[in-house]
Amino acid sequence: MPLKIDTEQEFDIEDLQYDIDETRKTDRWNDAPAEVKELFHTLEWNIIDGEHHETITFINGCLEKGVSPRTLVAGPMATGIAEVGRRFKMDEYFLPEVMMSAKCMHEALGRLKPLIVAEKSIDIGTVVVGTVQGDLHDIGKKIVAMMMEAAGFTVVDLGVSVPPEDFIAAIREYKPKIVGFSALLTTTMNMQGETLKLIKKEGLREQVKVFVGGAPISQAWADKIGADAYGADALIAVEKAKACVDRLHNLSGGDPAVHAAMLEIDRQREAAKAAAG
Ligand code: B12
Repeated sequence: MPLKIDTEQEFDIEDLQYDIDETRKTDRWNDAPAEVKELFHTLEWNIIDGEHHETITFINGCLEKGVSPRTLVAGPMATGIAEVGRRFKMDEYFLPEVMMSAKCMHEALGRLKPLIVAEKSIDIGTVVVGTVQGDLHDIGKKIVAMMMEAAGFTVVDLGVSVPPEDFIAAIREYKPKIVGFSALLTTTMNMQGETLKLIKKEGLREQVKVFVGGAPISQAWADKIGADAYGADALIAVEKAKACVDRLHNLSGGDPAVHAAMLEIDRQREAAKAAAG
């Protein structure tokens, strides 16, 4: 006897719409002022959905309401792309979706960059940044570069998949105080170590303080390869970079005292967070 399969199940379209809207709700922005709450929510979902043609409209909407570019980068843009990463990991999203979301991030960063960089008033030194060889991720590195620029650094961004030799050439040409390696893949993080080895071999280690960052990077990894600083995010990276050119400027790259000072910044930050509850 054939199985009876009900293929004619009826949905009430309004109920279905309601369910979809409910699943899209987040209460992340409950603390935000009422006039921007909805905009943050929309921008976050714009990135998750990869609707890049509309990103600038939502960014402009937030700017018109007086939201600072930094708040947008650290707020709805960060949570949007983080959700994309979660979906990718859970096989809910595949590369095409991630690429569309990345496009939203690039559109948004392109609009915000001049506003953030305009905050720069003084020049406090040069920073060379790049994503290591074999790695094409650059959203986080661009944010770090932008925030460094706003803090007063002149940033030379070498782009993505940068071979160690190109970092060496850039150190010789631009004489930066800091060089930063970004890596987002467990398969490319080792290139941070390889690049650092070449810097040592070329006799340049003392000239630069070496910063590392990216999703799989940790303080333990930075310690293992002998980097001076690990930047979990752009704000921490800027705080540490400023300390390097300010009170630690007389110390050479690779000096254990620089490393200890960087850890102290993290310790103080954690203590302040704990005190704030
Ligand atoms: C967007 C994205 C892409 C985009 C990148 C577009 C672009 N132009 O950047 C595209 C679609 C191209 C892509 C491709 C791939 N991706 Co991808 N991608 C992502 C995703 C979803 C988001 C990354 C991102 O932009 N995050 C937002 C930014 C703001 O965060 P961030 O990069 O961490 O940066 C912050 C900090 O880390 C720090 N920081 C970053 N760099 C630096 C540098 C310095 C010096 C300092 C101090 C600090 C610092 O500050 C930043 C700002 O606060 C991540 C998921 C994730 N959880 O990271 C996967 C992810 C990184 N990708 C992954 C994979 C597997 C791939 C592919 C191999 C997929 C494939 N099968 O082809 C390819 C690799 C291509 C290559 N050769 O590089 C995996 C990596 C897994 C692993 N363990 O290695 C992840 C983790 C997704 C996952 N969960 O599986 N990807």
